[in-house]
Amino acid sequence: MIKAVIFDLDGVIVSTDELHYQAWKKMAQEEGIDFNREQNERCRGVSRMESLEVVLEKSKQEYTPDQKHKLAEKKNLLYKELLKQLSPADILPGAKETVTELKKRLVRVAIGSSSKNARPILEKIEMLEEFDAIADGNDISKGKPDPEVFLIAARRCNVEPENCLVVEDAEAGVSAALNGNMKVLAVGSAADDPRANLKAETLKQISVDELLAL
Ligand code: B16
Ligand code: MG
Repeated sequence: MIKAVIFDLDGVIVSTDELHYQAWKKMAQEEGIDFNREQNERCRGVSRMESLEVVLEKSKQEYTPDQKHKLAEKKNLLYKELLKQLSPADILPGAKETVTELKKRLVRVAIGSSSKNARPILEKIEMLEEFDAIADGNDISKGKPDPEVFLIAARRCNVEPENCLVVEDAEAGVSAALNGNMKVLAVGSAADDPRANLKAETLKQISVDELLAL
């Protein structure tokens, strides 16, 4: 029985991948490194430092850990600047309605995101107050596909992992949910993942009844 639904943030509640792309692209350009959309796609759901490794794979230069942290910081400043333009209009189809309907049915709702910017993003789209629990990149030592972020969200909801459903748009996130012994609805870029219990292009295409029947 599903007692909590844990939503990934980027790609599920709101789409920030274009903003990540623009920020990484600018940082890469300043370093003289090529960065393309296929690489950006591989950054979906993975941590900032792991994403940086994807960006640096075409670099001829070797970077020290300290230089890498500085580059990640530079990208984050560019990204935060771009986040200023986010508004409730950027909420993905069906996301808000699904959260509202789940709450009406007394199902717990949480965020399980790799992003360290999850709270400011939720604030910008005016959804910060909607969730019973938030677990994000600031809470974890192991990124997806490790289930840590979802297990923390489940614990904060007081619900056992087997009674949780995760909604994810990234392959690493689907793995994380399954590794945590949770059910998973795959949406967006992950919508054809054969491992998911349910699949849909967006949350608009799926009813809360279908979610709770899992
Ligand atoms: P930040 P999610 C992830 O969010 C993004 O999909 C991924 O592209 C990003 O690298 C990661 O957050 C870290 O984000 O730099 O803001 O800490 O999909 O797990 O909600
Ligand atoms: Mg995501």
